[in-house]
Amino acid sequence: EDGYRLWLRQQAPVPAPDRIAVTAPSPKLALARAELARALPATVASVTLARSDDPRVVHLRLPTRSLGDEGYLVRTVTLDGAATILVTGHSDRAILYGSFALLRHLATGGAASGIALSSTPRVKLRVLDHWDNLDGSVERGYAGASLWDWWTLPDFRDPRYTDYARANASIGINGTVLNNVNAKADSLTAPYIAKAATLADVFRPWGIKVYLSARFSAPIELGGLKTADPRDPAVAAWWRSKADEIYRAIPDFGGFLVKANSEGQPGPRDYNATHADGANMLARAVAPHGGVVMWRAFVYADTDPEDRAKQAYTEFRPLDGSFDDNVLVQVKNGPIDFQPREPFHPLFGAMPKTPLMPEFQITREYLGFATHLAYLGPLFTEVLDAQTGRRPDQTVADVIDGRADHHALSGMAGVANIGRDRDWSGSTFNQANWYAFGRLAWDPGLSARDIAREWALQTFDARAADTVVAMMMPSREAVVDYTGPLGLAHLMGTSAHYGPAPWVSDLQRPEWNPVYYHRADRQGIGFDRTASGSDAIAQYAPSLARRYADPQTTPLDELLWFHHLPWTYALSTGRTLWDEMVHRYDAGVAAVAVMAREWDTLKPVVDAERWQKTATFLQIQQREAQWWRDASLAYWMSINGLPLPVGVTPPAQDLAWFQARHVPYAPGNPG
Ligand code: BDP
Repeated sequence: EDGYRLWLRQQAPVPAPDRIAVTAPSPKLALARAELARALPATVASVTLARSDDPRVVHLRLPTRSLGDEGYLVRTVTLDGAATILVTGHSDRAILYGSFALLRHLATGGAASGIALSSTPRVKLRVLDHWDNLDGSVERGYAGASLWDWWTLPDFRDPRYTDYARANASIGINGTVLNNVNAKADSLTAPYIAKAATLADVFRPWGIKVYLSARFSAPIELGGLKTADPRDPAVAAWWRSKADEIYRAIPDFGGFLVKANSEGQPGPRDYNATHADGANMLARAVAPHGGVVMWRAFVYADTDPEDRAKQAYTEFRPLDGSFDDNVLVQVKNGPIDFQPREPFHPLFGAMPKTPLMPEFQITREYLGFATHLAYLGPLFTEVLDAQTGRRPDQTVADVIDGRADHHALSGMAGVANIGRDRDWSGSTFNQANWYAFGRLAWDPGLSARDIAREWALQTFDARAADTVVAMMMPSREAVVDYTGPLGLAHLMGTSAHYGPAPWVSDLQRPEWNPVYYHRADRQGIGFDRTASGSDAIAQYAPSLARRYADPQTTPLDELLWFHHLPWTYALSTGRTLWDEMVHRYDAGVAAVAVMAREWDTLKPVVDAERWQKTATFLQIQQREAQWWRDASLAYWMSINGLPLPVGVTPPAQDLAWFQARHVPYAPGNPG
């Protein structure tokens, strides 16, 4: 029991394909049928898979009109005089999703009689971004090597490719970007297109499209052109013919993802063209084939050192309205970079003419890699549920589903946490983050707790579910507390992004240094983003900007993100800022101890292999939470000269000891 089966562990006592009727057979419905045969409990006597245009379904006059391409309806009905559970929708893909929904319903305690389920995805493109390199390594990947064995592709079809597609289909993911945003041009050469085409063939029956990250300078590197200027007709022609070539191999190719003019990547700014010029040029290459371009807004330039948090908005907001219809702008959930907590990105709600696709990081680059237990459901929903203040009651989820602005396109991206480890994600609990991303991409209005419960019931014995959910729900907050409470961010070890290093100040670019973010000195700590500082708050809607202008009305969890305050500043909790920080570091460490105790109680109901790995990982997390807490406190005290509150345990070592500690060879580091 090594976790390979993910949340798809249900097994029928006797597989019974004859209980499942398919009215008009097709490859996708064959998959749906096999899924049901494999997992349907004995309590279900009959299931019928039929398209909504099947005359017998039409006859039932079910509410199928608003299901769209992918929505499903699952109902107990009477067909030809007999009761059956009908799974229907306007496409075979919808029926596949409906079949998985039925199994989920049954596996999470739903009754087998009187079933009435219906759901239509709110977001069209539900995409995993793999930061997988052609050499088999994964940037920021903590679950082993890349799943894609580029070396043996296109000949060898590893059965895991199918299992991967199946797992994704079960939660509604319908797209995958195969290669790292820090892209090599080679991925666009004929041999690599053929390899991608094989993966596309494997994924297609599961409703999953393949996309590629495109290196903007490929026309120079592969095409021998002198420039990659998007306004140069020869450049545009090169991309058009490249797109034609890809579509000949992959007729349903999804399109390109582009990281441009960010962290050394080439882009249109190299030629004084705008991001819109670059995106539109590529968009026109794929448009004749129905493809899209997902253009990332993750940019920051060393030319604008004032506040990294402001740069994407400064660069992209003026471009609203200038992108072609098949461009989505992909915006990280927060304004900096996947920190354990960031306020939502101010672009959400501020570019109504452009489909904005949030980018979440499922792999936990800044939250303890795969080893620490941190359920990201609450991080995702905190952003999705945030009020933008741009329109009455508008949440980030409302922005991204695109309905209010009548966008034809909508999307959500998650940087995958998947590798070749047997358990796919490096730990059992990490599977929940993949699961939660998929479920929220389908419906960004779901609750993190409900998703946790669903996942727990499918992943473990039902007797474990309550405790598992109790462990998961506060787990991300624990990481926030022991790594950077009260809105602090970017305090981690540089390059590896592991462990504490708030003291680092000597890296080449100012915004690579933790001291740039916390700005601690003898008097106080925090980044002043109000009008007296960088004025980043002005990028939010006026109502929010007003709220963030005053530390009294700024949520405590975001306090030091927006304000530089005296260590002695009195908080609503009744503690000074310094005492509250210490309190939270301790709370984070204590929360890990609680999780470990809760996990201990599950030993009798969890299989030995999965139980032991998690137990060991919790020990690692305990040790490292303490490391974060001790190192951080030692450093803050060296700056503020303040004593610890009475009764608080001093750090186990002095600051120099922590500063001397290195983490060489951490996984996931870019080469
Ligand atoms: C940062 C990672 C870096 C990525 C970059 C990105 O440290 O490896 O390339 O984001 O999103 O979080 O492009």
